[in-house]
Amino acid sequence: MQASARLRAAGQGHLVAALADAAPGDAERLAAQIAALDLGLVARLVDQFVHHDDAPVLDGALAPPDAIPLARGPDDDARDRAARAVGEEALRGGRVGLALLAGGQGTRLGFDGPKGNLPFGSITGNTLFAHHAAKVAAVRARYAAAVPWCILTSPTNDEVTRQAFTDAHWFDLDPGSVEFVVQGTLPAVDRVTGEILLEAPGRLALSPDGHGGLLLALRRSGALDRLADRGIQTLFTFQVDNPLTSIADPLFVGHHLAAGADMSNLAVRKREPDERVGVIARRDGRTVVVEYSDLDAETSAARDPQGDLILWAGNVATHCIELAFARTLTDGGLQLPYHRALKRVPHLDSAGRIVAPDQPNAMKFETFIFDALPMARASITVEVAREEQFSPIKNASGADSPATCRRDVNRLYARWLAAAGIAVAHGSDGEPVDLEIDPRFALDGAEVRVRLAGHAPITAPTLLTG
Ligand code: UD2
Repeated sequence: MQASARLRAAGQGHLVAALADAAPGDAERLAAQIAALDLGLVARLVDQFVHHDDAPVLDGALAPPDAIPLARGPDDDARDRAARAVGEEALRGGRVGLALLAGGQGTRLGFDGPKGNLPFGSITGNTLFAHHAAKVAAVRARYAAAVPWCILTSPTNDEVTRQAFTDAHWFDLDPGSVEFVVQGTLPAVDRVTGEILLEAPGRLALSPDGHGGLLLALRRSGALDRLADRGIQTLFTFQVDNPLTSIADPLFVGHHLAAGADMSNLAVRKREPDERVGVIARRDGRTVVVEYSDLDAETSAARDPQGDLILWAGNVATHCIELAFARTLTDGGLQLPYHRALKRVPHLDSAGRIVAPDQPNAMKFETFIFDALPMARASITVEVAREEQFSPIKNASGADSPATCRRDVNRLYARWLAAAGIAVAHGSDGEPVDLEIDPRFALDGAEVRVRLAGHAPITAPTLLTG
């Protein structure tokens, strides 16, 4: 079927005229963008969300997840020692790989470029990418394993992300040990007509298709096969915006493997009912994550007789996923449900002028990796201490900002040093002096105790690196 006939059949006949009217320089790019569209998927999404607006009904009561709580005594310590041993053996055995979710647009942060390029180190100014890369190097050295690292980008930030790694000489990692996978995109459509919007003459309004796109990107790029060929069985996935991530944490990996899980999650106790994190819960016997925007206030705020939040498990968005499970999720295309978001999308109007709407005029579509959980034969949620592993950078200021994250990392380092018997001076604000510990020098508190035994008290901003 000709392109114009396919477009009309999919309710996108207006693009035929757009193509005909495109200037010579634009026509080729627009034609390529149109050819890359999955018009059948777009038609299904428009039918589901524009013409019928039947977003998945989140029915069924939500209960707390099957979770392994923080250790609170010797029995728990024994439990965790056993799990950590399982995780360490998998790491040493070369069966664990990494996937960093870095394809998002980070619009709330207002930072120009990939969020991973955000300067983060309080003394070095190292970026988030540099910080994560140093941890990856430390994990590889600790377990003497390749621990391959996949990085999910999107077409809008792929080139700049690759350039950041090239410019930094791959942060001293072997370039062959890092693979970029580019996620797909989906067009924004008019929320009334369902017509695909053009963001400029000859250019469709395209957005990343959500971090669920990691799975399809791994499959379609062949990265999933290459990981399997290298003996990888478990993928540890984490977000670029959380530098407190304990990358490939053997305790988490171990609990995941010991539970025989297809996919597992890390959770922190929510600070307050309306914290902007998804909640990990059980519904109809399955593990689910319900995004904060899909939870009504009453459900979020419900408390048990002890006064604790029933839905206490905040989604840290760190997962272990079995590669075999990732493969089943991508057989014949991505087996995840789509979510729609109403957004203000600047676009060309019928007169060819760019309109910047002041109200949401469009629908964007994406998939979420955590929607794979209900399809997992088994899943486990492991509670971690927020102050140890979770302080995301979401906003330019206020909560979950670069300032709060640097503060939390600084406090963590100060606790590690205090536990090693090293006093750290505090400023008039009551916060420790600025500290930075290169993960390749010491990856955690235990290693600080070994590396810095007998170190003099720290009275000024200090970078600790080998
Ligand atoms: C996410 C979770 C939220 C909570 C929070 C913890 C979702 C929808 N919500 O909120 O429940 O766990 O994180 O910090 O996940 N990304 C891509 N490609 C995309 C979209 C996002 O790689 O197409 C990456 C992005 O670079 C980031 C992560 O996914 O690393 C989450 O980004 P987000 O903005 O979609 O989700 P957020 O931060 O609102």
